[in-house]
Amino acid sequence: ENTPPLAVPEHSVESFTRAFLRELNYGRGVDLDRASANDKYYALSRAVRHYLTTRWLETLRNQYRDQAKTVAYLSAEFLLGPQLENALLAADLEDIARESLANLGLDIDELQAVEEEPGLGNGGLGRLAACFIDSLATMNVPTVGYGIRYEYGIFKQTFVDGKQVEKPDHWLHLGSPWELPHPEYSVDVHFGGHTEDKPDGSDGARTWIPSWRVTAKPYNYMVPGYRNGRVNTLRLWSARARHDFDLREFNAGEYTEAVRARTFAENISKVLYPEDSTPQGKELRLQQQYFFVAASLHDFIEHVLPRDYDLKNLPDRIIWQLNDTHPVIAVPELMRILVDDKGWDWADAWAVTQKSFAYTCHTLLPEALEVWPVDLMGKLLPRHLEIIYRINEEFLEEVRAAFPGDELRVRRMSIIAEQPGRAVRMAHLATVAGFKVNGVAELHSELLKDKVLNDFAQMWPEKFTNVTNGVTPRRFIRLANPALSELITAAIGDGWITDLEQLRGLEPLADDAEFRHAFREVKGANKRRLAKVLMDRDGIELAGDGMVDAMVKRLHEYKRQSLKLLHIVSLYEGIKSGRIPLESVTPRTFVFGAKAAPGYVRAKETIELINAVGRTINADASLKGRLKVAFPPNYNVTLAEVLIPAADLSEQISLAGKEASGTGNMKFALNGALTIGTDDGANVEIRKLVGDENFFLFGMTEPEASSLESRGYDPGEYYESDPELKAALNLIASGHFTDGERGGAVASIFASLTERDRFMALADFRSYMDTQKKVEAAYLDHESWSRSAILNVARSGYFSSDRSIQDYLDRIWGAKPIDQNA
Ligand code: 26M
Repeated sequence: ENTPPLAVPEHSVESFTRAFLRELNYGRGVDLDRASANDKYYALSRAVRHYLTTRWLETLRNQYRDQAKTVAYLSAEFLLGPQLENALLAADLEDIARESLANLGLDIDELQAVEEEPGLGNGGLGRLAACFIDSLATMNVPTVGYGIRYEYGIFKQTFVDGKQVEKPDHWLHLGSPWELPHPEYSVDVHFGGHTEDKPDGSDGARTWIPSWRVTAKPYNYMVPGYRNGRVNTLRLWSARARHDFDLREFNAGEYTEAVRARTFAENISKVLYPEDSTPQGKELRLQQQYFFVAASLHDFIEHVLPRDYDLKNLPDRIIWQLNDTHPVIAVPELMRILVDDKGWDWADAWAVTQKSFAYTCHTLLPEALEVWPVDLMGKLLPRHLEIIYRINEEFLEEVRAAFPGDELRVRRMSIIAEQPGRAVRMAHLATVAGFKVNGVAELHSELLKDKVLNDFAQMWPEKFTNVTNGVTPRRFIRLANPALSELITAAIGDGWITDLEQLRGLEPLADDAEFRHAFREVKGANKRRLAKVLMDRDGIELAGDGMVDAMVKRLHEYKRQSLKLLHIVSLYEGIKSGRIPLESVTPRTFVFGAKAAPGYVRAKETIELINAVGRTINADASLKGRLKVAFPPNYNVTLAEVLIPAADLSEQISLAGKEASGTGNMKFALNGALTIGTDDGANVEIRKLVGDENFFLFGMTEPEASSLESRGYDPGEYYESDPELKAALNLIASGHFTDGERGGAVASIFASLTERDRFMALADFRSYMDTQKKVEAAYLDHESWSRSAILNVARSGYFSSDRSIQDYLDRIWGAKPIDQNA
């Protein structure tokens, strides 16, 4: 209370240089002359951190003093991306740091390149969490993000003979200047064992006698708001063997065994699971989930709340937002704390629990819904399984009361699945316990109510709501696209950075020839920047200054990278067969970025085929300057920030009804790419906002796709009746792109498309091709294309994650931004 606030260091080149040299000398113990690149990167980061630390301490102090309602964002993934650039921006130090380093003969860009981005997420869901904590800080909402400090993030993708080979991502190998360990706030997390009666306990109480435990050690990360004086906290947990690990449990001769056993505990936070659509039901994954959730609940209750806090008021003080089902084990954990540890009656505990959690669903694919075999959960978390059973019993009584005699419905809704084996359905648990359930785009939220969670929506219609995803304009416009940012700011001022609807002010400039010219210059400069990065990074060449056509996202059948491939092969086949005159082909580079889950065979085969087709096309001298296929390996946040600003065309071609939202689609539109896309996810909202004439729509609608599916879809009919489609598929099957090889990936992808084609790529092929022709024609008219591109930017302000967060505040959290200066 009485500590005087530390002064923020002065915003000047001299001050910054002093901070930098001090960190170099005292923090790293080296002279400037002898410092390694990592030393300099480290000292630079630490110097920047000084400027935010005072704000951080202040934020924490105010948080404790005000006890304001706090958002706790529980997420197994935070795909943060590079930290240094964001900290420089938030602290308004970009120019000062650049100048300071230049005075010392150092290039700040070179030092920034030393940073290994924390890839603590798979894709959309993890990146969304990172955008959300940025917006929460910028909007002054008291927030703590809770997650896992994986020692290895998402694997590094390499290609060997065009095939994906995964390499471990040891992002911490040189240390990270951005984290602060707080071992004194470590939390023990228990596992296994059995439960016993608790004769003197409250209603529902039992005693859990666990059989092993690990320590969760927190690492704090700063989450700075954009120049607003708030710095929130992201707390990531690392698993450690207990420090007082008892060697007496072992015979003297087993000392090394005993020490070795520590690694068992420390495995829990070792590696991020790289599946993002088909959970494998692995025990270690459930350990990870309970590990970070138990540590987080304990941390908030025991360390953040004042000691005498009356937990009856918990729902006024905190909202636990569940980022998908991964943290849902928090529900029985809170019940266990209240009933077993605090001695509450079951009903009182359930009343508080039901007001504390809200659940965001990120999928529509049935195979992506997490389910835990009862045996596994009973072995690892016996007490939690009992609690889930009781929650389910009472819930099913409610169902029976609301729908008497409808036992089929009861079975469908049960938290426990009976088939194929007994298992806990985590999405049902989340929906029963959460006071709100939201989808991530309008269409997705409607389909959740009408299909995936229809029974629940019938029972509790008011529980269901939508919050359309968004992306942070700080990282994905201001940092990624400085040239466009300057152009926008020169036109309408810089208010758009925190109020993205202001981009509307650009609309009239779409009709201004001079502005369009300037806009094209920006795009051109961004393409040259991309060309340089791809050349330096991978030796990849672009097709002159032609169209940049980008499809970047995880590799999954429902996203239909194979449909994109069919377009490319069909173009190539058309040129080679003379059907398409070469001169008529718009120069373009097809850029792919996509990681496949290591066990997802068909996704890996698709990568192999894309690389094979790319190799053939890129080696064909007659196509030089016309067509290129660029598939840089290891697409990540760092690459996204270079690629997205350079794109002309954004490919969002999932089968309608399968992509929950998409967020890459938003990033592209905001950076002035036009979308070719299906009526799916947030594409629907993008098209509505930017206007039909500025969006290339194709393919079946969701109802059309569903109806085709139920009528019985036969891809063979499309193959037989469309000669261009047939020619493209046959060319692949002939081994033309694979040195004559017709087996392996070729045969497998050919068969999967022509025999089953689960995501109906062939049904949408014709419409996709025809729409691509319209794209080519439109691109030839530079002026009208630029006009559309500018209108995409001007009308996409809605897709700021600041707007998403405002919707969460209004519709779900009921938390309010804090006025820092009040
Ligand atoms: C689950 C269990 C075990 C291992 C991994 C997982 C898992 C991890 C990530 C499952 C799904 C994961 O991510 C799914 C995802 O990224 N969904 C995407 O979420 C975005 C943000 O809402 C949406 O924009 C995308 O449409 C949606 O596909």
